[in-house]
Amino acid sequence: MPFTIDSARNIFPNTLSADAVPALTARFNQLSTEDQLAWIWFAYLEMGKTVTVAAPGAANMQFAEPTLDEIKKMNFQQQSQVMCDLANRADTPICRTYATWTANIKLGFWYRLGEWMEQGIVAPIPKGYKLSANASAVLQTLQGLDSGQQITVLRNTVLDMGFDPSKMDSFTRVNEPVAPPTEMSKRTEVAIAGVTNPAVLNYMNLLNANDFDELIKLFTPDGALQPPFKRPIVGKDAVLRFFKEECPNLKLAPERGISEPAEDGYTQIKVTGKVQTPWFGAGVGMNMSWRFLLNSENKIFFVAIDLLASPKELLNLAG
Ligand code: ECH
Ligand code: GLY
Ligand code: GLY
Ligand code: GLY
Repeated sequence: MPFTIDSARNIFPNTLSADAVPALTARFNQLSTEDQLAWIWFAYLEMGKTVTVAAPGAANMQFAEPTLDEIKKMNFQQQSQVMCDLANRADTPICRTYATWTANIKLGFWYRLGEWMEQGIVAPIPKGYKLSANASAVLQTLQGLDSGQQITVLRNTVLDMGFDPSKMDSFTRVNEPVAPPTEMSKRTEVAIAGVTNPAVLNYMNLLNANDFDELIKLFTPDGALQPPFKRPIVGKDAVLRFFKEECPNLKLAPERGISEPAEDGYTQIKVTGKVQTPWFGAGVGMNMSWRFLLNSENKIFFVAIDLLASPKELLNLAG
């Protein structure tokens, strides 16, 4: 039977992804709104002791600027209300605007609000705020995770906020200007122990060069990409949009892999290694795997990207 996206998702089933992330997110979602905001505040402060968050790029910020200006002019009570509305996914104009933003705009928006909270420009988490026993327990669990898992949880809390876009009938996505690809002379090339497949090597090199128009050519028209903890994104148009919106300036450092023949002339390849996000740079190395399924013409039909449960998983290449 030929592969489907659904069957492709099961290649290399022994891959152990970081289940602690969705488990923790589910517990976080049970907390009260006040506790959620204070929890993020404490988690963010705690993380700031060991890693540095990079300031958002100006390109990301321009879309958030009008909303930030609006919030700046409000009194503390109104500002607190806006933050609670976002956490509650309420139906308000600001929550609807937030829903149209890309992941990096949402993160940049909160980065700025965090600065303003520190400077007393935006309503702070009340001095001496005491987390509920539950919230404290969830925070303790977070602190036991590796830093790659911690920043993934934090990112997810931010992305889950705002009005639910699927409930909006007219929906204009923000079109971020796309960063130009790295010039040829400045590009780097990865080496992956055990893998020489040119599509896989090109995938890594083109993603590292922000060359998304060339990168997408490696895929079949109905090809799919499954980000960590997400459903697959299907079809070249949707995958290309995802690359342009969410993948600039990532740093992929694959280390090793294995290549095996699969049914119908397909090839399955698993690669493990590290990934850096521009938000944390070399400060946080995420342990990741890529599971590729390539057709007989060596086009990518499917690739799943997983955040691994532990560094030990970097050595697990068993099919
Ligand atoms: C304050 C209190 C009130 C509430 C809030 C606050 C602010 C919180 C802030 C949080 C900032 C968090 C940040 C997190 C960033 C995380 C980034 C991650 C990136 C992971 C990327 C990966 C990419 C993998 C991929 C690969 C591919 O091959 C294909 C594409 C792709 C404190 C005010 C809210 C400011 C900045 C985890 C893994 C490798 C799938 C993308
Ligand atoms: N500072 C990271 C970004 O804007 O993507
Ligand atoms: N955590 C990476 C993504 O979902 O895009
Ligand atoms: N800056 C890359 C990401 O957050 O997905």
